[in-house]
Amino acid sequence: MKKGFVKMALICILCTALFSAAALTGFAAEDVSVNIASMEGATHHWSGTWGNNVEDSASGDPGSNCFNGITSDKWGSAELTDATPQWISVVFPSAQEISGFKIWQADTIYTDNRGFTVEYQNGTDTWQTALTVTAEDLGASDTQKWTTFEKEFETPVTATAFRIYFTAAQKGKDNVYAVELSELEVYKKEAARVGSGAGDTGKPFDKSTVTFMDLQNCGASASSSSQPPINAIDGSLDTKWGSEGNNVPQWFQIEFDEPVNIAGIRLHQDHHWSDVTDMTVQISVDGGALETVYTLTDGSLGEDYEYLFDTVWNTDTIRFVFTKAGDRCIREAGGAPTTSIDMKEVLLYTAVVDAEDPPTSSDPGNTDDPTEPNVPNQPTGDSMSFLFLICILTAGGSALNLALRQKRSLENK
Ligand SMILES: [Ca+2]
Ligand SMILES: [Ca+2]
Repeated sequence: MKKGFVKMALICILCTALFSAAALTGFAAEDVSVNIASMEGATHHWSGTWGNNVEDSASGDPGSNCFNGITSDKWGSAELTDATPQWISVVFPSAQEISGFKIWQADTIYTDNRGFTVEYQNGTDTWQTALTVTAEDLGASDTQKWTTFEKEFETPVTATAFRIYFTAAQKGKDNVYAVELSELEVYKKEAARVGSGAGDTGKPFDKSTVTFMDLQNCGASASSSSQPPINAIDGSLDTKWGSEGNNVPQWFQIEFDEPVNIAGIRLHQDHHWSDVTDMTVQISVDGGALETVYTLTDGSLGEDYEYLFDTVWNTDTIRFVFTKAGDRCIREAGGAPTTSIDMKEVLLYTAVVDAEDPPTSSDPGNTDDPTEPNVPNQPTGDSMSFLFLICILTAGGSALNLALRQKRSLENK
């Protein structure tokens, strides 16, 4: 009876230690914010454009410009009056758990917004208020215009539609009559997509989840430059990376701090001067050899070129090698032929991998492919916690042995 009690008590201590250590190892996956404003099946709507107070008007600067990953263009609303408040919305194909949003105000003299309401619908035509944003929240005043505003809701909002709503009272200075935005992103939390730098995951992705990647903190480099590489990832079509001279090959590269899942590419070439006909896209995993993931032969990048990979590539470096240029660029009559390789903007897509078991660890030594041997790991937070767990189990086991031995020797006396 007494022996059984000692055994049970020790088992309880061991179990407690086991659970605490499991918590320390952080088995739970970390969530990330994913922009779902352009998820498959989503539609975009807006109250009007300047001079056209007609819903979804394509004239002027349409609201669709708020969903293209470019911050140098804009939606320019119709005139803000008491009778004609202006708004921009996203309608989702099904109810979504919205965790937050981010908006960019256009850098023009036609907008000086001082607040707005964030509204949503959930299966009915009724708009409900999720948030009221004031001039103070935006840091907006007569001397300070806001450029971006990002908010994560305390509790996610379940919505079939989401909109930003502006009234005449929120238009700012007297000589401003409209509201102009350059981008709107709507976020949902999903399990972290960052894998382990495995290169080709071999896994297809959910096409409905394809979204632009945030390249704001990435590095950019190139084989040569008459205009800096960083210009090609600044979100503006007014700036570009340009190679020096018209010789090929030239390359342009984007580097991330940690591996990311890349599902596709989009290039905005400055087709006025540049006419790439042949290109390869290469991936380098953890500083290793470059591997070709896409080849364009005798094609044209035109002004806007998009390609989605078959499977997701998990890596920290992607390189575009421009191997041949043609002479079909749009230039003035009699102008010189292609003079350089020029990219106004290089965008990358990410997506949710189709996998039964999404990656739950960011351990850099793991590989997604079970046929590949794991690379030996440096101790990380996770593995140190695991060692701690082993120590506790060993110590607990010894204590159990000792207790039982003492009990036995007492019984033998
Ligand atoms: Ca835009
Ligand atoms: Ca640019």
